Amino acid sequence: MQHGPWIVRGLRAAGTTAALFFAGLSALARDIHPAPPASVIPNPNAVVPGRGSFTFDSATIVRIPAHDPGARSAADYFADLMGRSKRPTPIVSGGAITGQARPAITFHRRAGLGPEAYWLEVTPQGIIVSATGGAGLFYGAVTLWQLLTPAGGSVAVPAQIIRDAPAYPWRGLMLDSARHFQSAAFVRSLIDEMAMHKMNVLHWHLTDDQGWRLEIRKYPRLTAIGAWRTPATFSPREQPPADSYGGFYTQSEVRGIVAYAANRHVRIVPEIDMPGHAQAAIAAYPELGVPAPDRAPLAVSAKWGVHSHLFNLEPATFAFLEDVLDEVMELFPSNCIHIGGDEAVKNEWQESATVQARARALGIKDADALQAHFTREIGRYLTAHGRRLIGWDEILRPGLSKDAIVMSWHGAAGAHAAAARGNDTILSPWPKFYFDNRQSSLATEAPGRLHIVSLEDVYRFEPRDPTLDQTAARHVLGIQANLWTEHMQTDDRVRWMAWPRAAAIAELGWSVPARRNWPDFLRRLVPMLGRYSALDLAFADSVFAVAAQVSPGIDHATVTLSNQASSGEIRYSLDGRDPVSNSTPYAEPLNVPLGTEIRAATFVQSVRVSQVWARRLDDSAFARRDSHDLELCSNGIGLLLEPAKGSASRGAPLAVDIMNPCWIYRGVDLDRPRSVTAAVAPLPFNYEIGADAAKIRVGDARTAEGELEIHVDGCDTAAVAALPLASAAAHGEVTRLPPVSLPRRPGRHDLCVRFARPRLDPLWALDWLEVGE
Ligand code: TNX
Repeated sequence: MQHGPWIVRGLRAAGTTAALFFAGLSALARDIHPAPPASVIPNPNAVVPGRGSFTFDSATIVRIPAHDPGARSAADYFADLMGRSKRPTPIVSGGAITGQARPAITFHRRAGLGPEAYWLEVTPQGIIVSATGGAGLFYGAVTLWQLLTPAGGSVAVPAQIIRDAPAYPWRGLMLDSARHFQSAAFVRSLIDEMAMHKMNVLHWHLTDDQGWRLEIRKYPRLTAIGAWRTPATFSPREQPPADSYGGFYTQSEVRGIVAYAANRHVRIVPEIDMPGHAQAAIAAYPELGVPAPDRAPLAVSAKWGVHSHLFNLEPATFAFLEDVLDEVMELFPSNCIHIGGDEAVKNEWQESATVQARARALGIKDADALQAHFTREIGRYLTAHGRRLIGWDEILRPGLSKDAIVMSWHGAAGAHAAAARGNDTILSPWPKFYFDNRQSSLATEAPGRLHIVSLEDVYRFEPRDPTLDQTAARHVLGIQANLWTEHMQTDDRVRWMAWPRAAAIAELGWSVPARRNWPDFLRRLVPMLGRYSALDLAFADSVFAVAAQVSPGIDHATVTLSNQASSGEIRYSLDGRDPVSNSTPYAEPLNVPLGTEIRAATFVQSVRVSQVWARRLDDSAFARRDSHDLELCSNGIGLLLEPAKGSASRGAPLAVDIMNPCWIYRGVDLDRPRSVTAAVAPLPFNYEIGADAAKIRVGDARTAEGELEIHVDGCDTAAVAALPLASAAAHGEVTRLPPVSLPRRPGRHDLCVRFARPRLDPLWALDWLEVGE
């Protein structure tokens, strides 16, 4: 079993699965349930209301033309989705359509629509889904499923005509299966979830420094060696554990996944990253790397960050890459193949006599031009085999073939430059489309990067670039969000990071600007979350989750509640039970007697759309602040990291700047005697950050394992306390340090809490700090 993303804080496990939020839903509908105003995501591009409604119930059948496998597959998907959404599964019947009295949904072909376009007509007599292409019929089926869910019982769908087609042909998600490996079953489920949002490209990041995940028959060591590593959560200072971490997809699994995706009109674009992010391949076949006689042979990396090992430029290496691409092209019918190209730091190439000799022989002057040569060679091979090259925007160099597709991650600028130059391009800008960033500041978020990219941030991105002329604008194929998985160790955490943010991506890619509107998207999101729940899809509730600010008084505390979207109704209880749909609505800051346990959650109408937040208002709750409540001293590389659990652990990931593990606790009254208790955790320092490592302050420790230092009024003052870390280092998990008294001073002061350490590893993090009497 995977650990779910539901990191429950406070007193008790509140709603532990998403499904609980909507537990009351099916009971809501007794007889005929009027469908709410159209709540389809992505929003259809034209909807014309009609008169009356069509009632769908368990007697409704689905008719398809005989001998039309495309229509059969769309109708079957609709029926299957209905069943999985815990609704009646209609019977799909092919062939003659005459003389049937039962109310029906009909799928049929209609000439003249675009490849992904569909019409959906609802009249009191029935529903007709029509399209020219199989993809159109499929998307009609998806819209129909959304019109009929998540309500239970019979549903009256208002008469209407939907004429719909996507704004962009590329509506993508990238899954990084190299940093952490996901099961083939998970990959299928992600594809299925994409299809439910009319997303159509899975960019599959299959190779990187930390793992090679695709079986290649000709080079078995790529997976025998390259798919396995020391777990990256493991500290480099200790003996590696006996079990290595990893996995790979066999060719037969890949064929199954590709077919599964094709059935859902999702294309899989595989990525084989080169010339950088190549350490796993070089570990398997050292001759592919830049020769370095004095260096120990490379292992598959167990660190994150930008690594320095590149493929060399020998003919044998190109022959290897072409062999690999042969098998890749055999497995993946996609007309374009991704070759990465990102973050190839060139030091090795610059310093190697062999590489320099090759560069001279080729008449190439600088290292960037060498990468352009690399891209050109591989591009030529792909073109000769009828495929197009696609790469990250680092491939955008003079001489890049006009046929190559540029995936822009350096903001939107790379996409703009590519389109203006006549290359097709895809927008995938950091940070908004980087789903390794967390979604809110709440401690319920899953590990990842500390930068916040909320659902609204994603939704408000505008892919349309008004400064591009029409010809250039046509080169923008679409958009894509990326699930980089350094910090996503489990399938459910990948889902948490993906949904519902990817629903916003789906709408940006499908709906024209006039059909996009944030408050309306939020309204349509609520039934979408209901569908997720019915399907047992673990999504993030960050947009509706309750955030609380608690300020203590003499015998009362003031509690201010809010949620990120400022939407829905927050309801609370003070009797220790979970709030329900008729609990007291929160209107203004509450004055609550100390000792009370408060619980709150967001409701939209009668549906709970967040987890339950709970807190007992007592002295220790006020005195203790965790790494989320504290301020970080700096903003270098902020991460949310999971410690090895110890008895003092809150169970939530820790907020830390790995460039400077240091936190501020504001406003401590030092007039009174004060004692400070801290819970700390050693974390592996497993980051490749190149020259930046020299900027990290280490070597200032007084004892062998270092100390937790407490400073008053700024971090550069002399420490007022220094707590040795030896026992916590021996534990290796979250450990409570012995309390220490602070010297008295008049007035309120800020505490700066930082780690003095002898070396980079371990990186220390603060779980919580308590300032008591
Ligand atoms: C940059 S974006 C990368 C990835 C990392 C990611 C982490 C890009 C093409 N490369 O290798 O996983 O940042 O956010």
